[in-house]
Amino acid sequence: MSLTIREAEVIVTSPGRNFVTLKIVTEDGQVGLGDATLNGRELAVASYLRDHLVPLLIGRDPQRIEDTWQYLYRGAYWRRGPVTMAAIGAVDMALWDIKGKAANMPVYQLLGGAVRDRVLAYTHATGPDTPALLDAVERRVQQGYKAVRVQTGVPTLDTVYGVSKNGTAGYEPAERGARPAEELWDTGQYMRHIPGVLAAVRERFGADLHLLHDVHHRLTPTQAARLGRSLEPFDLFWLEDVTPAENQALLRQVREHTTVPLAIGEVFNSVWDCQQLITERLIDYIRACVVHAGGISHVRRIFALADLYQVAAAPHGPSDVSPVNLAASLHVGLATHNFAIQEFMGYEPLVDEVFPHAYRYADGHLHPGDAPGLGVQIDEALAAKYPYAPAYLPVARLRDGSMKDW
Ligand code: GCO
Ligand code: MG
Repeated sequence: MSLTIREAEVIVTSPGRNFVTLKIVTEDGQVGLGDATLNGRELAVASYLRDHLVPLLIGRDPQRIEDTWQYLYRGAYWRRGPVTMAAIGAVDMALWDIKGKAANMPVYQLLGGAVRDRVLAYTHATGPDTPALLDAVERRVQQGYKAVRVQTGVPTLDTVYGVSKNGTAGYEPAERGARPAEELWDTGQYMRHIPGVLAAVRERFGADLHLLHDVHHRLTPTQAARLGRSLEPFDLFWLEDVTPAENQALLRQVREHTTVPLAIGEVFNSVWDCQQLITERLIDYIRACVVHAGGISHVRRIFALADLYQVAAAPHGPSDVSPVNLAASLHVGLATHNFAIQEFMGYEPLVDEVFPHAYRYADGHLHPGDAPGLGVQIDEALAAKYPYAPAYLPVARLRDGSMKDW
């Protein structure tokens, strides 16, 4: 392999939703791809890469993944944060992709080889009301899923984040437009409604189906403790993001009052965001996302710390990060002992066309495939047909008009 990076390019494309991809090319023409997508703040990461990191990469040795990571992280003065860490994450992923291609091995082999045959996946089912949700779960079960995240509408609220408006399995899309849509949120209504919904799902599908539920950071620790306790009879696989978790110590209160398994961390960017959650075992699953937490090199550190405390890895993998990120997550998953489950929503067919990939789904599980590197390409001609379009997740307000946490 040539010992220098010849060029690096940032590709922004919007085949239905925005994706930012870093493409690194070596002197001998080896190509590596990294996902750099940060939903709703895509262009900030594109600029960070184009304006600040790409000039530093030209001429560097692509084999020195760890040194490049340390150079970009320690050398920046301004550390952490989603924009910085997504940009570093994209570089890291692309360099692992190149290393795999140069070695003619899938990345999971470079990480120590497979510790499992396939990676358990969970998918999403949503419905505006309980009957529609039960139908949506049924469709997912028919597709072979063993684990399903269930989200539903709440009485008196017109829309609820995470619930598709038309009742299909579709994702909670960021809406195109210059400003986010606004929704109403009512914690009391939600907390009174959701136990009955989970009871109905459990009753209909029996004990074996893994059920997950995402609270999207909307509760106080006291509310979270109460909700967790009220959901205990339904044997959840996990309850996700009960509080904003910026104050990690507050999770102690939740833990003292409920044994519902807790998953947190999709918005975290580094091991420092979850150090206390892990070392005090205030969570059961760490959700750090490969791209947003500094790439393969850094999530491996987070997951290794988690392993010491019997906290399992369960990375974020929504359809608003690209198939390049999903592939990276699956390589880590196949090679990491304390990896429990991978979120997998699937992509619209057009996204799969823009990013042809070697990973595959079968019978509720995923496998990264055996193509060298990460096993994902980008069809640049097709990508160029779909230019960036501003799109934002909705924001929520309470009945008095004040903003509600994401
Ligand atoms: C999940 C997440 C997503 C995020 C989204 C933000 O668990 O999949 O909560 O739905 O909200 O990825 O961009
Ligand atoms: Mg989530």
